[in-house]
Amino acid sequence: MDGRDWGKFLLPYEQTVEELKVKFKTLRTELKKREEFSPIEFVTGRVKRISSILEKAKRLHVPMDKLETGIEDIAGIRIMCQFVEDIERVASIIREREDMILVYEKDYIANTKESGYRSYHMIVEYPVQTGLGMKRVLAEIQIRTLAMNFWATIEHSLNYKYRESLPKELRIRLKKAAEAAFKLDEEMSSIREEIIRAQQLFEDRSNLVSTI
Ligand code: 0O2
Repeated sequence: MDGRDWGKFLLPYEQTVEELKVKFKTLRTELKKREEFSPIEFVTGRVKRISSILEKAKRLHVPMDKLETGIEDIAGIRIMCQFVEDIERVASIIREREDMILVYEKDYIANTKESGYRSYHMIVEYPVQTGLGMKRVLAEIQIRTLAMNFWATIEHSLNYKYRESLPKELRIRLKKAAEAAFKLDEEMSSIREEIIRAQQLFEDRSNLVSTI
C-alpha cells in the first residue's frame, strides 16, 4: 500500500474514532447531569500509526489483505475512570448499547499482564456510515483508572524508547510502580463515597459562583 492507499484505508477508522469520542464524551455529560457523578472522567482516542499496524501485523502473522479483521485496535478509544468500581459500570453500559456490537472482552485487571499492565479491553464492531455505504469497523475500547493510565502511559513511552531491550533494573522498578498504582486504586476506592460527596459540594459551589 502506498501513502494514498493508507489514507483511504484509514478513513473509516478516523471517522469511527471521532464518532466514538463524541458519543462517550456526551455520555459523560449526561451521567453527570442525571446522577451527579459520572463513572467517566475523560475520553481520548487515536488511530494506530501505520508503523505500529505493520509491526503488529508482522508479529501476529496477519497478511496485508486481512488487516481489517486481524488487527482489532486500529481504531482505539480510551475511557478513564476515577475508581476501579466505575470500570464495570462503563463496561456494562457498553454491553447494552445498540449502536455497537460487543465482540469480546479482555480483563487485564483480574489478569494483570507480566509487565504490570492493568486495563479492561472491549473489542466492539461499530457500523460507520461512509460515502460508500455502511462499513463495520472493529474498535478497541480500553477502560482504566487514572492510576492505571498514568502507569501505562509512562511504561509505553519507556518501551518505545528502549524497544525490546528495557533494562532489567527499569523493568523491576516499573513493576514496583504498578504495585503502587494498584495500592493507590485500592486506597481511593476505600474512600470513594467521601471523595464523590466532596466533588459534588465543590461543583455545586462553582456553579453557584458562576451564576452570580
Ligand atoms: P499503540 O498503537 O501504540 O497504541 P499485544 O500483543 O500486547 O499487542 P494484547 O495483549 O492482546 O496485544 O493487547 P491488545 O488488547 O491487542 O491491546 C494492545 C494495546 O493495549 C496496546 O497498544 C496498548 O495500548 C495496550 N497494552 C497492552 N499491553 C500493554 C503493556 O504491557 N503496557 C502498556 N503500556 N500498554 C499495553 P499498542 O500495541 O501499544 O499500540
